[in-house]
Amino acid sequence: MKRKLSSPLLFAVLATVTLTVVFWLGCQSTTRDPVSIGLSDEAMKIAQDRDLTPDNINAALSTYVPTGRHDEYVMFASGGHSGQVIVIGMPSMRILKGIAVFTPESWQGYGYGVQDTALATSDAAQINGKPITWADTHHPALSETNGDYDGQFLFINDKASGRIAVIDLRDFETKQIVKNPLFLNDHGAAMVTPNTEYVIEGAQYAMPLGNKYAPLSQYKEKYRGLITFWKFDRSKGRIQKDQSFSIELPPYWQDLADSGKVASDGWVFLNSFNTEMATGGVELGNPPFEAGASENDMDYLHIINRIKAIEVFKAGRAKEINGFPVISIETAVKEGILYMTPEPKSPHGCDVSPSGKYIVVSGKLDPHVTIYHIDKIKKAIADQDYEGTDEYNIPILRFDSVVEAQVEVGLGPLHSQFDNQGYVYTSLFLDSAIARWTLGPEAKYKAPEQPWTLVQQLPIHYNVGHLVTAEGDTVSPDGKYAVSLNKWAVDRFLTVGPLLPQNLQLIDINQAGENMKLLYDMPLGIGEPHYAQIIKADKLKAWEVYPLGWDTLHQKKHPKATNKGKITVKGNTVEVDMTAIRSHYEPERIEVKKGQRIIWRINNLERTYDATHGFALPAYNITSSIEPGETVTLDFIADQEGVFTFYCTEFCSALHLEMCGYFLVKP
Ligand code: K7E
Ligand code: CUA
Repeated sequence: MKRKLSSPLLFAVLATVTLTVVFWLGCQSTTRDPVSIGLSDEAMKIAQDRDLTPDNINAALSTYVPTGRHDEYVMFASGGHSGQVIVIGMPSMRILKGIAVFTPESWQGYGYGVQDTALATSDAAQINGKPITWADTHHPALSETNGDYDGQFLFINDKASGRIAVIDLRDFETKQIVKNPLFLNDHGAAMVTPNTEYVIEGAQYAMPLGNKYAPLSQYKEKYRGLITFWKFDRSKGRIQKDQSFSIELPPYWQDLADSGKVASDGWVFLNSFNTEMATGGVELGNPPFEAGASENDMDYLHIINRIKAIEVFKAGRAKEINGFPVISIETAVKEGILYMTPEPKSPHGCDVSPSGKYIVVSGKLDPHVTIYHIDKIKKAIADQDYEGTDEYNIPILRFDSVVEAQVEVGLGPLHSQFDNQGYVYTSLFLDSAIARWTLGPEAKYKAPEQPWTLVQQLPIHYNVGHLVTAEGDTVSPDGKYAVSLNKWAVDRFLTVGPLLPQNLQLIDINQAGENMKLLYDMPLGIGEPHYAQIIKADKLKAWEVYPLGWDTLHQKKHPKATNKGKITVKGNTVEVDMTAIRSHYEPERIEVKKGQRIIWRINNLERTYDATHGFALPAYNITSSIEPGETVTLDFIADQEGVFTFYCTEFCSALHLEMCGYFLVKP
């Protein structure tokens, strides 16, 4: 509800605001004359004309970033079924970039003829020989050093096709896409180990391993779940497929995963639903999946000993499926790699606290979050404190032995995040709210007799999926901001047709107690972000320009880079070495014969910040972005005769329109 401002109240608010701003500006600079800011009268009129409440004004002042100044944080949000990553500055909530990952993107020249891209070079861009040009990105993961974001790499999964991408944060470009050889979907991915030795990928909907066929009547015998440990080589900036392996899991539908850290380093937690092993068939009179997969009061949290799994893999004790090493359930049980414990009910989020001691699980159909303690888990394993085994002989740790606490937070709890005050934030899908509660003995503010307490429920708009806090997945979260990644926007923005944007709501979590405040609504109309991670902006050390003659895919000097334009004909191949600098290409005339192969390299010789050139070749479906210093390669057959004009697509100078040339293909 909006309160209309009475004039004295408005005056008081603006006076406070003015004084604060004047004081702040005074601290920033001695050259600015506070009187000349002229905030009070004019600002008061704006506030009245725009019908703003004191809270509105505070929120506006908390998020406004003046021109030329930079945001304090950067959020990397998954782009859902756009298949991309969206980069957002905070607190302004301005979109800084979309990173092309799995889907072609013409502005970045990604997927339109340029050879030096992850999409063009990866066999994971095809499945069974068919090009896959989209993805469903869910969980971005920043690389970590000792459990803290280091700003070097970003990983993201494709839920649809079971793929993982590697993005280099020196240039915010995708460098590698790997495809899981055993599985055609995933979900609990991408999650990194505290030093990014491994990128973890958990499965989702069970299927026969290796993309084989088996009827649903053989579900329990032939269908399986999976977790994959992709080895990451930081110096190469690549996942090393030949050092990676999987563990076979039961055909429960594995969901969110998280890597242990500090106290729980070496362990991985992965929850699951559909431990009922329902196989659907509503059309046959069976319960639909939504009912069949929700019958049990408890599902299973998977507890995986990563260190032992690596030992077993390195000892060559994994079997091979599709040429990829898989530790069988039997071996995993025998070697003490795999345990389970009950978790209520149809869980979704699985989040390890900054100290690594607590594992927070939320059941979509249970109003509580359940908190497990790693020491209790370790003790139960050592004591073989099992309540039995599941159908696959996996030991089940007794629930009461491993649970530390349960907190009633509200309806439809999904995901949890942490801050620097010992609060936990849990998204409530059904209540459309963010719950703030205290993390037991780690909370700074608590009633001593109630270490695990719900503190506040902040309404959001509407139906939040994930939420994210600043550096919230690290060993030292920053607090300060949270973002509620809401699935529904409904009436929050102008209606733009029946397909509405998502609503990302920025929340101030700086103050203790019941003081979370909504600051800003950001519509995002380019795909559905599921998860996001927020890093302090000064940890990112992105390049301003590339070193001259740069192969950006391999991040090294391009062997054929040149600063001299030339055309070389070798048999039926025409090699074009072209330079681009404001405001011309050289050469400008390319004459070839129909049917010739054209290898066309374009070298951007600029050394100036932001001096990007484009290259468009219509009818050949080619477009490229050549950033300062970059050398790109096009490789195609001149299979259409005629006269084609190529031109620069970036408005690079006053004579940008003259930056063009003729590509003549003789019959
Ligand atoms: Cu949408 Cu993490 Cu894929 Cu929950 S997930 S919302
Ligand atoms: Cu180069 Cu426009």
